[in-house]
Amino acid sequence: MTSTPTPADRFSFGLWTVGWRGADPFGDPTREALDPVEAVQRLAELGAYGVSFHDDDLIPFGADEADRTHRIARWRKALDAAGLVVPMATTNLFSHPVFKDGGLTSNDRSVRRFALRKVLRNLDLAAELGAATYVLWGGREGSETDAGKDVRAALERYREAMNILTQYVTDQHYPIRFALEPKPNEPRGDILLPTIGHALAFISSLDRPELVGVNPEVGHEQMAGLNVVHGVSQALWQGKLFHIDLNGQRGPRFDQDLIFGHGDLLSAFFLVDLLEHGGYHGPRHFDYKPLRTEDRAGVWASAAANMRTYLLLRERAAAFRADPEVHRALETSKVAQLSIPTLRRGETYRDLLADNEFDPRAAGEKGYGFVELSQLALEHALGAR
Ligand code: DIG
Ligand code: MN
Ligand code: MN
Repeated sequence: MTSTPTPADRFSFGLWTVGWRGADPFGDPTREALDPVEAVQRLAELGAYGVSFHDDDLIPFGADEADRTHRIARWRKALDAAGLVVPMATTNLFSHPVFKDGGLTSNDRSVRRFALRKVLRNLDLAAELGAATYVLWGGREGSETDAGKDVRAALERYREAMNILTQYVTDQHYPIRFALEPKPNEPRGDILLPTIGHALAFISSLDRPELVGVNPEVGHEQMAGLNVVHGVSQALWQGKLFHIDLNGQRGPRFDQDLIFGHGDLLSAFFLVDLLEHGGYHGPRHFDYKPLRTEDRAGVWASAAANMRTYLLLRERAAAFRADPEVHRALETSKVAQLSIPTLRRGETYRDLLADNEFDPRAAGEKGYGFVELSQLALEHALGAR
């Protein structure tokens, strides 16, 4: 029987997910606005452990100080009453028209300065609420025409902004790390830092790279036609998986933000296997959209579906790893051998060059048995074993 979610599972949701009203480029909202207090109460009832937010999800853009203070106090009270934490915060640098050419990399310097102030201000709130991770998704950082954006200059401004932000949290002694969230396109024609690889390379250019990692979103890598398990594996290998956005996507098309597992289910199975055994201890954060077709009951069903799917896949990944037949198939496929250094301890490339025992024809004739191993994984993912 699949366990029901509890805070120990560390499931968290963005306020903007269950709060999505269903507006899309071709249709009006289908749902009323959701009170952030109700979101906290309902998500806690469903077994979530945390909630994340953009500044504007909680405090309407341009709200005065009194309104801001009231809304924050009211939400904090609800969080405390529900026993939910705030593992992550982020800034909305994409909705207001002022950001139509981006925030941190807008061609307009005054907009860049405004965007930085907006992030700095929300960092104070993030620290106040105990968030350990601050995400930057550069949804508007990009272009529709290569004539309109000097990407080298844009990356220089991105670097300048990140260096200021990491300086700020250091000076303020905030225990906050930053996580860049890649996405290849939408809403901009092309977005800067489009994949995990681009983000990892960019991070290496920063003054304080140790304070900056990535927040991969499943569907964003898949929009680029990439294998998200490979990308997350590299982020883990480089010690840069600071957070993760779980959802579903059905291949390279518009950003579907489906419920986790409702896109490429087999990839979701392997991703859960990696997260559960690969040394990631952060929140299992869902960044998805409840289908526009749903009413409020459907929204809560979608939130529960994310967590239930993750738990089902976690159980099946554990069964896969415990199956003796899988052990034998992994042995045949030499998967564990990849963790053995290619040269023996103390062996030099000269020793290597002197080694001529290898028979390429014989090696080329041997099968790796990946078919059997892959079928075993599929059967475990389907709960058929
Ligand atoms: C969308 O994938 C983005 C924004 O919702 C948010 O800034 C970020 C945080 O997870 N994901
Ligand atoms: Mn998305
Ligand atoms: Mn996201």
